[in-house]
Amino acid sequence: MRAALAALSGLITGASALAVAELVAAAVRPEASPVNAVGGAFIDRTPPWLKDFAIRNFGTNDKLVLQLGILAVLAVFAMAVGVVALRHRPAGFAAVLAFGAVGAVAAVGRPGGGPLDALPSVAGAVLACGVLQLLVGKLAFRPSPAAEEGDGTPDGTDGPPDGTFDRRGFVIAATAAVAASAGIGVLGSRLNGPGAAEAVASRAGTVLPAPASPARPVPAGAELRVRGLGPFTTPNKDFYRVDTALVVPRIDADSWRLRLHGKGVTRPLTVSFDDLLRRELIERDITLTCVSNEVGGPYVGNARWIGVRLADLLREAGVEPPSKGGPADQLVARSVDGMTIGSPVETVMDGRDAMLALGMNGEPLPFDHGFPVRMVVPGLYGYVSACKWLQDLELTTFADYDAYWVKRSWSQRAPIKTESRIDTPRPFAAPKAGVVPVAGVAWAQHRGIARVEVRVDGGDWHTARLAAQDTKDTWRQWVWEWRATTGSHTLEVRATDLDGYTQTEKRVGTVPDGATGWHSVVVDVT
Ligand SMILES: Nc1nc2c(c(=O)[nH]1)N[C@H]1C(S)=C(S)[C@@H](COP(=O)(O)O)O[C@H]1N2
Ligand SMILES: [Mo]
Repeated sequence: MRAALAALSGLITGASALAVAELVAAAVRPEASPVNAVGGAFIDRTPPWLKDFAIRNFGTNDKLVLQLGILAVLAVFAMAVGVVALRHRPAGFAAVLAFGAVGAVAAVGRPGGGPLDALPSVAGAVLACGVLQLLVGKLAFRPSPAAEEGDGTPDGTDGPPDGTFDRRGFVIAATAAVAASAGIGVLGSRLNGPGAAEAVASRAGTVLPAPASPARPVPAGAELRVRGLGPFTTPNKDFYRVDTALVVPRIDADSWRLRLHGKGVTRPLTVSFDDLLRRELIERDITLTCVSNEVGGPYVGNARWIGVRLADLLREAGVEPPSKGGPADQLVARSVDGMTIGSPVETVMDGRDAMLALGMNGEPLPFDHGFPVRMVVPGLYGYVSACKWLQDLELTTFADYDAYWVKRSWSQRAPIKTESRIDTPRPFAAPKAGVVPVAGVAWAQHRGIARVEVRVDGGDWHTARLAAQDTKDTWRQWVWEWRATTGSHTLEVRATDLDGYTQTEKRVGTVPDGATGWHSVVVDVT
């Protein structure tokens, strides 16, 4: 009887650990939940024959079968822990913590994992120790009335038979623990989003086909090796993120659909993620910029995107640009989280590499950056082009519809402005007198950068050396060797694009269509 209740205590302990871990994972990231992490680690290490076997026998349910398998193993283990804890409490705690450690190590080792990913497993294990203590503690024998009278039976293992432990207390504690775990578990999976586990699994299972039209290799000279200057291609983990999502949408790509409809659409389309993967894919280097980027700010990044040409899809649906008589001048993209982003139809069909992106720097889009599908349009700020977690494309007019940010006083149309930024030296740096490389990036997407100039203390402009151009849709690094003399100096930069436009000195803020002005940095040469 006590052994059975101890096993039950173990089960409840395990469930409470998972519930807490799930809740903490909602705050960290779903991949960090122990079941997802252990499952992911398992998938990564599955030999091909087993993977084949699983896919053949379980099909798209193979991930579910794996998760159920992990839970079954956990359940057996948890019951054993309960029984062990009844005999020897510290051994029970040690087993719980060991299992937490397995989850933590698996989570930290996942792609993109960091130390924080250990948190769900650790929190779950620590709390589980408390629950175990509470429940198994109630199963300990109380001194029998006889014992109280002094027959000396020790409070513990070899006391009188069933019936003298705290039954009432056990039932109350167990019920409370089950209720609390259920509540926490439901809250955690709510926060993780419905179907978060499926979404994580569908992303992990996504294989990007080779693009029919690959990007040309980044020229060797596109990246200047100057200390303090970032890489030409921004790694996904460092890529800026700007959105309104409190909880990042986790979409199951297998059930995702995109609808294309509206004014001038003669053949409305609904496509699945697989449909898009099977189409002809293009791969391009494109630099994204946020309209909220202040002069000198960080909201700009360059990535290699893989996707479907948006214009092809629009043409298949019968859409014509306004210049060819089409009735719609605005393409409104809607995301699953209700964001609306409007782009000019003329622009996305003018031959530039506007795309429905499925991949970013060689992997499926990270959840933060729009998995499974987002828009990318070279030359337009993100808020008028780069809808993440896309689910609907509607052809309409600018006269008829204002998208999310336009309702909040931003412009309907916003091509990216020619800009430049000094990345090194940093503001208030104290370089030594002598040759100091001044370096940074400049961008004028879809026009290209022609020249970058630097001046010191309002003196003459000096032409910086430009890195090789990748494409006109990407930023360009630059460097100027400054013969620095001691004292405080102000460095300023300005770029000229291939249309011949030189950045204006006039400082304007980001609202309504992007900041202007020269980036300047004050340094103290010693
Ligand atoms: N669904 C959705 N998509 C969105 C946004 C958003 O808030 N929600 N923000 C946009 C803005 S303002 C920018 S600058 C880019 C940023 O993309 P990133 O976060 O991948 O860098 O996404 C755009 N797409
Ligand atoms: Mo933005």
